[in-house]
Amino acid sequence: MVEIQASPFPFRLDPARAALIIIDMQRDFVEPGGFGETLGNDVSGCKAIVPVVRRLLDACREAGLAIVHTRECHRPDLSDCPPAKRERGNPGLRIGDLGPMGRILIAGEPGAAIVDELMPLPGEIVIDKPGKGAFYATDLGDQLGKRGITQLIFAGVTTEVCVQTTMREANDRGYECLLITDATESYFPEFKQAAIAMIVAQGGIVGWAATSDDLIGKIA
Ligand code: C5J
Repeated sequence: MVEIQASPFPFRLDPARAALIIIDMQRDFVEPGGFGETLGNDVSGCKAIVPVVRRLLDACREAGLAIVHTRECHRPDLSDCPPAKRERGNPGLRIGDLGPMGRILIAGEPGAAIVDELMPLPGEIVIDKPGKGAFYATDLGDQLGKRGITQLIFAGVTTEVCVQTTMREANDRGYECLLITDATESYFPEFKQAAIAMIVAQGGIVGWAATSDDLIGKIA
């Protein structure tokens, strides 16, 4: 057991029962021409955390933690994409439309791929998810259960959408959740800060928050 300095109080990490879960570090969210940008966002802030996430990933791999990567994407026939999701708003391109990185948010297209720097290694868990939460309509719970995982360390994008949704799903399922604050980002800096505040409020009602240095220093 390792004690990590965290908010609202120290997080007791059991590396044998913990997984790093990296949410949606896909080209569609962090590179120009993808889903994030087509919704009107500046994606540069999300791209900027790639080196921090890579350092965290290297440290967790070295410490022998289980690693989970998620990708928000849909089947080519869009059968798992609710019309309410595809038709929402007035984006430049909709899910399934052809963009500069292939069809937007479609499994197997270049835009849906995880960025090169964070590419999954053989044996790591990769979850394709049609929703914002990684437990919805996936086998993530079974994969974690098989490995005896009870603690999840969160990184990825965006803080208040897919990261927070998955953290809340995990919290309700009994996992202890630690968010790494410099390894997550939002298109809206104020939403990132608000999401972190919501997670740790009320005695850690959703989970804990710590920096990558806080964690890496203890598991190295
Ligand atoms: C969004 C995500 N923001 N990965 N997806 O639509 O947070």
